[in-house]
Amino acid sequence: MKAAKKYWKGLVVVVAAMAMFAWACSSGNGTGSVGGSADEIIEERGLTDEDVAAAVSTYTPSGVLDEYVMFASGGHSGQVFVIGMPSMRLLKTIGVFTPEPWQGWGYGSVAQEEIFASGNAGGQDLAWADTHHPALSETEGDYDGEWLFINDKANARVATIDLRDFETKQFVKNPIALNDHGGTMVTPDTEWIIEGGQYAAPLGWEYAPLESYNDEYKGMVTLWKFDRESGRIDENASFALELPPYWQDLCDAGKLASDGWIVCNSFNTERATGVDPADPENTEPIEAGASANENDYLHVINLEKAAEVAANGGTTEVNGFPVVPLETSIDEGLLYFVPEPKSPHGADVTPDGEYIVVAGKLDPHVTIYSWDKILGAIEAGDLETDEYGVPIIPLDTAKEAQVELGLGPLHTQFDDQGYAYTSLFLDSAIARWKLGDWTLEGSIPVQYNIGHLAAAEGDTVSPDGKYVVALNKWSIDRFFHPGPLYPQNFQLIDVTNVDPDSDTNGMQLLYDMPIGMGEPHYAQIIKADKLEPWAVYPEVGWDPETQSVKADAPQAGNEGVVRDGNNVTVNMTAIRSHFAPERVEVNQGDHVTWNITNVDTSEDATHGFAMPGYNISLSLEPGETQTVEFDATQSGVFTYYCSEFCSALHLEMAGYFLVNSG
Ligand code: RUQ
Ligand code: CUA
Repeated sequence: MKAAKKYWKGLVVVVAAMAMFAWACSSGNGTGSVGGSADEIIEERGLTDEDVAAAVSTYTPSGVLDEYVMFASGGHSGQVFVIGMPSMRLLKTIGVFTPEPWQGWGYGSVAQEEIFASGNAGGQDLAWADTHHPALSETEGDYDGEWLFINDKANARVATIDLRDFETKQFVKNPIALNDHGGTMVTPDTEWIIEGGQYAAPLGWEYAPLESYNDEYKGMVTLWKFDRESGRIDENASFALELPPYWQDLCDAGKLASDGWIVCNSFNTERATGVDPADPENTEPIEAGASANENDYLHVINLEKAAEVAANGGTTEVNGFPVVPLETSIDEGLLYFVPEPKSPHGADVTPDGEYIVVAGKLDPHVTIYSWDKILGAIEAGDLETDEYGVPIIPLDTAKEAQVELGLGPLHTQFDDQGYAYTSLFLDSAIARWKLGDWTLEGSIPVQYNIGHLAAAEGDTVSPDGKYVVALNKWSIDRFFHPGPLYPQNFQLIDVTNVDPDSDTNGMQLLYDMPIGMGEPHYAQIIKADKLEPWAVYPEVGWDPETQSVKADAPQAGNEGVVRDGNNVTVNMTAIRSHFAPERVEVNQGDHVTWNITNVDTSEDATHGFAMPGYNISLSLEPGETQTVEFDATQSGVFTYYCSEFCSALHLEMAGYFLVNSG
């Protein structure tokens, strides 16, 4: 890790120098009046030919729709960002693990409260998440535009989002682990959603002292079974594999040639656990301890066989969840290791499923493993094992090639011309290299310190090419900085052209998009015409939780208030521009069930329902019904109102909720 730190410091100096240079060059440009002919504007703003080409490549005239849609993790926001490409316009933030007031996500809806409750852990109401890897559902290895999954690294949760209404439908909390990382990735027909672990700990959140790390701490990978019919992860058909206490990292599902298998890279096979204050000899921080060895282990897992073993009872229970013990995995031939050089990151299966690309954060190469060779080695047997008894396939046996790309390689995606693209964190660049030839073709600088990259459908069996987005962690001199917390930077790159004579091999930077809402980790980019979201809900009284009409949803004509003892039920409709009823009176202490349907059926005619003092905010999209329940603990006069500017008389869309203290 020392080497990395040095580079890092050097980089900061270089970056600072570049910043000053950029500032000196750009002062005087980019301001002043514009207007007049295109030529005059170009002249006035001092734009180069490249600038102009970039501008016209992304400029999307009013009313023209984007060709691609990017789903980016929202990082700390716990949400998902939906971004149109190439315009890079933010279209929506999908409320996932964090309440989202505009969508009324988590502000009173009974159905949503149940979803939030299902994601709680340790007796805590979890109100944030660290979303990392969105995964679009696939059919035969290609995005089908139906579902989206995303993991919460902080709390080991996975969410299911329905792309008919772009709303979250489900959380599953991992019963055996508190945090995760290698999720979510889907198998080619979305039968399984992968959630790999990260920091080893005793399974089931038990206590064990760090002295017993080697025996009692475990790694894990969880396989969630997705049921397309119900649109939910079936927790009862899911299972996990116990793994050695190495820090499993990024996973990927095999496809075509490697269908039925999954791979996960790992680090800290050294099992460093940090500086021990009680032991003056142990002064090694985790970053150094975990980077000591030349190799860690790529985990190669026979998912098809593991699912059989789990289905046939080859599991033990941890916290009520079936886990295949490590010995079983070894006996049944479910798990193999292959060494991977120097603090690896990323494990990306090529579009044909023939190869696995693993980057070494502290190695300038990517290592390409041949699926054929791995299977051959498994077939041949006679393998040495690690200290837990897991068979190790020698690196040289499994290796197809290594390509030297630059410093700090992380993640790899693919295009339609046989190129692979790898992010280089320390070099702040994206390298383009040729599959099969295993040759570096060129690199394009990015600003700065890229983590993931996303290519259009770039992790499927048929990548589109055209665009790659760099998900940069640092933005230093790229934007006005709003205080010391800087935005992240998404950079859109055109990868259509191949030009060996150009500095960047023909790749061109088109656009910088600041993201000031969390650290997006990964994104997936789908052709927009594969998505078929509803414009309005199919019928009035639609319950987004069940995606069907709710039998007792209020409808025009049956509105009213019903009292049964201390229970008051309000049946309300919303239509431009009034609520019915407009007066509701209850007694302090009554339990109130408030059903409300937006009976408007025109596109975009959303009403909001805001109830001050009771923390209630709903978004009622055309046709939608919702139910809130609360105790009228606070007496007074509460004016509920519509919080979406829905018509000229939107301000008049209000009513009185009177809580009588008697
Ligand atoms: S990781 S920057 Cu959370 Cu996906 Cu590699
Ligand atoms: Cu409905 Cu404003």
